[in-house]
Amino acid sequence: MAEGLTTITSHLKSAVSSLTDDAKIKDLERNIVKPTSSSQMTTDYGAKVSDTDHWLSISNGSDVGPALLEDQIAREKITRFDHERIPERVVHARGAGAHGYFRVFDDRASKYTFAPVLTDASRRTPIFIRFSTVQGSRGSADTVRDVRGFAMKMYTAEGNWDIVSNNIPVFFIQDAIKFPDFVHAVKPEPQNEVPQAQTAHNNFWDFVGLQPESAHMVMWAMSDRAIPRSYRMMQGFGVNTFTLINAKGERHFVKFHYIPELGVHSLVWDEALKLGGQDPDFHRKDLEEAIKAGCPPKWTFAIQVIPEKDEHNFEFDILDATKVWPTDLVPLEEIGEFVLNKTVDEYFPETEQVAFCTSHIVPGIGFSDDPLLQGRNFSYFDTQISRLGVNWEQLPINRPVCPVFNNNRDGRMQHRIHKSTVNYFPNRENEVNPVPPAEGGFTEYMQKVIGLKQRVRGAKFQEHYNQAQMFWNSMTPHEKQHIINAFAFELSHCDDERVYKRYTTLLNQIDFDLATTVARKVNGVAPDKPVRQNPGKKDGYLSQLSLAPKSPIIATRRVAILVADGFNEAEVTAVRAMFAIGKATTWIIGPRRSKIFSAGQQIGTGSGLVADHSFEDQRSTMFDAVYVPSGAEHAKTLLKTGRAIHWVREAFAHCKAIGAVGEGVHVLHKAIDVPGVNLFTSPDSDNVVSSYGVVTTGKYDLTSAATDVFKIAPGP
Ligand code: HDE
Repeated sequence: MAEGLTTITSHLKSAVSSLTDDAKIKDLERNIVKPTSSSQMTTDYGAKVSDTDHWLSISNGSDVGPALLEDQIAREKITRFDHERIPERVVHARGAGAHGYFRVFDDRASKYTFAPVLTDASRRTPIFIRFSTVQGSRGSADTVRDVRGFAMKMYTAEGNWDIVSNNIPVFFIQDAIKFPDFVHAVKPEPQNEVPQAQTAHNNFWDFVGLQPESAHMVMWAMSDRAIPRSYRMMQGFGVNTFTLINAKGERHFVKFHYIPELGVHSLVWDEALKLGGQDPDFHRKDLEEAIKAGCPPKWTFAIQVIPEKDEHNFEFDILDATKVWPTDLVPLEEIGEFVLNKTVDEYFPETEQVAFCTSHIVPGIGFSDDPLLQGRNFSYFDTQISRLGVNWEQLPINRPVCPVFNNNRDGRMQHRIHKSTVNYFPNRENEVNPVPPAEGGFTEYMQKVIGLKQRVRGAKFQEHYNQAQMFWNSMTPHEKQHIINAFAFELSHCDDERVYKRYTTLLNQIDFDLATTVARKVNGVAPDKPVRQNPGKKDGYLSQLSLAPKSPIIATRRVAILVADGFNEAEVTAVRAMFAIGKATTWIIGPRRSKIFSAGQQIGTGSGLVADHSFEDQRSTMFDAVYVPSGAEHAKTLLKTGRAIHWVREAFAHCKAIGAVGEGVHVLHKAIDVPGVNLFTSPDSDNVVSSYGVVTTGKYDLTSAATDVFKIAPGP
């Protein structure tokens, strides 16, 4: 085998010379329809139409008479409308997608794999990524507490490679056969279809309480990872264990990781709840806004690799998807990066019709015996058939950018017209021949397997709490507090005491303090002593704070500038310019969405700025930072405006960065009153940066502004 494989790399490299990072965008252009003002309206079959507003009917001109079924134009319009919906995804129904490219830094991964996509630094492979929530239906809110999908399709020159990933590195179950049970339990309850997109209900906590293999994943789901600030600020994980095969025919086990350039950031729970109503499309809009503003999100692509011979050298089973590979045992190797730089042109044909399959791998990459992965490899292809039909891989967004030839034929919605007299192999024309492995044909790794056919799980799959505990130990105090609060919120929504009592009992397997605190909050079972030791094992990589960028980045952060008539316009202009340097966006928020007049101008005629939004139509939840400029009259008005005061107070409660200058500082004083804490000094003092993320200054000073802007960069 090894001998054959050594020649593959050169074959594969020569196959790719024409593939560019925009190859998929160019491929999609074949299907793009761009109407103009001279486009004429037709039926679907191309006949021009003169009226699509009146159903053909019998009428004497003044009275309405019977409508005629013979109206083929009306019938076509209505029939097409009647069939616009397709089944939504059984999970991950709500999502948002974008195009981009992937590249590796060099060929350092060639010691593990011969796959050119992971080793050839001269390539830029086009990609499409769809982010999603798991539980909610297609119209549900973005900011719910949930795992996020992070599904990536790489259109490689050797075929599509789909890594169907999540933003959490482990999963709720170990064996795919449990997936229908798990999904039934997490989705709305069967009797009344309540609640939507929430785990806060009896059935979810009932299931995970009886299924202790979920314990580790539940800890992650109760952490801040489950309420991301943005899809752009999430880490991604392939979760399952895959394999890499190198040119010598050696196999390594691998896990995939994606680390966002912007760091990992989350909402606070109160903010997430409010955004669910105030802006249910918050994440979808955020992705689009950043890409359109020229700030393409970027991730480092890293791998963790274990040589085949070391498979059994760990206290956990490396094929168990409820376990991470601690980074002190298996370090991360950064090998590449990917960027999302183009939004979709139309949601349905791209984001809705895109279809991922874990079984789509390319030569040089393989599966493992991970029982979750094996089941997934069956499920994804199957589900696309009910959602999109058997020819789903021919849909524009799904079709590969490399040639596709085989003898699969027909089926509903066949788009390809095969010009040939033979559709089988072997054939007299010698058409469409299998490719030997040495020339790039996929070949399975020769794995020796001996065993008895039986329904069991491996011995190491029986341990469920060590890593849940390691995750808990690795959290900072505020992350721990958020986890406690999340458990309390969720379990308080369960009204069956068997459910919340059992779960609080289970928590004692993870940590005594966690169990006691949560039990007290929800009337659960508070343990009197720990049932297991907690030796304090940690992995620093698990806290999202460990992923903060080396220096603060404010790019794409949304800064609200609160103004009323009489604000200091020169100062606002200068501050906006400073934020623009850091690529943050600024938004003027005033008492009305029309011109707000600046200090020294006559109200109604002077200069000023047209507010982007009013205090009522957008809320502080939609912004990362709030700034109140100077201006005596403007400050007086804001002080009297309850909604403006609420804006600042709420932003402070959500740990946002807040700044004020001169008279603007009075507004902060009124809005934020934490007894015993000196947040900032008087309005005419020098620059003050408090540890609470509040910056105030008596007088705006352009030279120090740039520094301050970065000092108030929102924290994780
Ligand atoms: Fe999925 N999953 N899943 N899943 N999954 C689907 O496929 C399934 C699992 C993930 O944006 C479905 O096309 C089984 C783990 C994402 O289109 C379905 C098991 C991970 C997406 C399916 C799992 C994921 C899906 C539904 C074994 C993280 C959205 C629609 C327990 C690595 C993809 C579809 C998109 C979607 C099955 C577990 C991630 C039914 C059987 C683990 C990101 O096929």
